Amino acid sequence: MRLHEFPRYPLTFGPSPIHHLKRVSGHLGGAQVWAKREDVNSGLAYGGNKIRKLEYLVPDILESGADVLVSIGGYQSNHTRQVAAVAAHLGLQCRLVQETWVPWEDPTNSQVGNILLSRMMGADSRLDDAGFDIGIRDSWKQALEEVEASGGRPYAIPAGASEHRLGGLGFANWAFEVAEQEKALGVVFDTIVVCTVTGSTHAGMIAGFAALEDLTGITRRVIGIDASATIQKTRDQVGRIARHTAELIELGRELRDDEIEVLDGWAGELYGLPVDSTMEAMSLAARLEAMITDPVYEGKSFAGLIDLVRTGEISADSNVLYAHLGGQPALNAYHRLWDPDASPL
Ligand code: 5PA
Repeated sequence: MRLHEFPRYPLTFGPSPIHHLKRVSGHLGGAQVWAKREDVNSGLAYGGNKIRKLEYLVPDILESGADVLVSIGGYQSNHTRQVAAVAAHLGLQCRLVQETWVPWEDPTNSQVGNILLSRMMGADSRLDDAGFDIGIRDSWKQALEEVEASGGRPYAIPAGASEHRLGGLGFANWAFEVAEQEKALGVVFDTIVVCTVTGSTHAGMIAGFAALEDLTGITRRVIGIDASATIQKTRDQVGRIARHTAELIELGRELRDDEIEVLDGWAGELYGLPVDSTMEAMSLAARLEAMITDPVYEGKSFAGLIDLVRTGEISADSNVLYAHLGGQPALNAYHRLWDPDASPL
C-alpha cells in the first residue's frame, strides 16, 4: 500500500506550524534554522510526536475491538501521556507501566508533569522499578496478561509506539507535509535534525524523505541525534524500523546506509539526565526564542543542532529544520535545574 492509502484517524489540528528561528540563526552565525512544532500539534493533552504516530494506529485499534490501551515508558514518559490522551479521546481505558528509567531522585518525578496528566485523564498508571531499555519488556507483557485476566480486551502499544507495525507511518507522512509547507514558504530544507530514542520518529522520516527524494530528486540529510545513551540499540532500531516502513509504503528500493544517520555526542552518560550542552541548548532556545525544550529529549537534540551549525558540519548556506517533538510537561519534575534555592540531589 502507498502511504496515502493507509487509514489515518485525525488527532492533530492539521499540519504543525513551521517558523524561522531568526534569533538563534543570527546568534549561531551559520545556517538558517527553522522549527516544525510537534509540541503544539494537537489539543490532546499538549500533543507531541506520539500523537502523529497514533493517528495511524487508531484505525487498527478500533478495528480490533479492544477496550484497554496498554503501554509503557518511564515515570515522565511523554508517550504514555499521549496514549492516555488518545484513550480518553476515544472513550477507551488505559493501563500504563511506568518504569524507573531515569535515576532522578526528585520525589516530584512520579507525581507531576506527564504522570499527573495521565492520571487526570483516567489512566491506570502503575510504577515499576525496572530500569531504562527501549526493547520489549516483561512488565509490559505482564500488564497485558493482567488486563486479559480481568476480562478486558487489551491493545498493545510498545514503548514510543516504535516496534509497532505501523509505528513509522506518522513521520513518513510528516515528510510529505514538510514538502507541501516548503512550497508555501518558498524554502527547501536540505537538513532535518530530530531527536531519536525508540526510533520510529526518525525512522519514519527517513522512509518518507526517501520516497520524496524518488519523486522530486531532492536529497536531504535527516540527522537523528541520539538521546538514549544506548546508541547501538537506537541505531539498530532506527535502521530496522526505517527499512520496515520503507517496505510498507512500497518505496521500491533498499534504503542506502547513508540515509540512516544517528549521531552520538549529546546524550551524556545516561538517558534522562541533562549534561552541560543540554543546559546550554535549553537556555539558548528559551532566552532567544521563548522556545521551551526539555532536558530528556529536545534539549539534547537542540544541543546537537547548535554544534553542527557552529562547526559548519551543517553548512552556512543550509536551511535546517529542527523537529520539535514536544516533551515540555516533564520539565516540572526537573524544576531544580533552574531553582537557585534547590539543594543538590
Ligand atoms: C521522544 C520519545 P522516538 O522514541 O520516536 O525516537 O522519539 C524520541 C523522542 N522527543 C523525542 C520527545 C519529546 C519524546 O517524548 N519519548 C518516549 C517516551 O516514553 O516518552 C518514547 C521514549
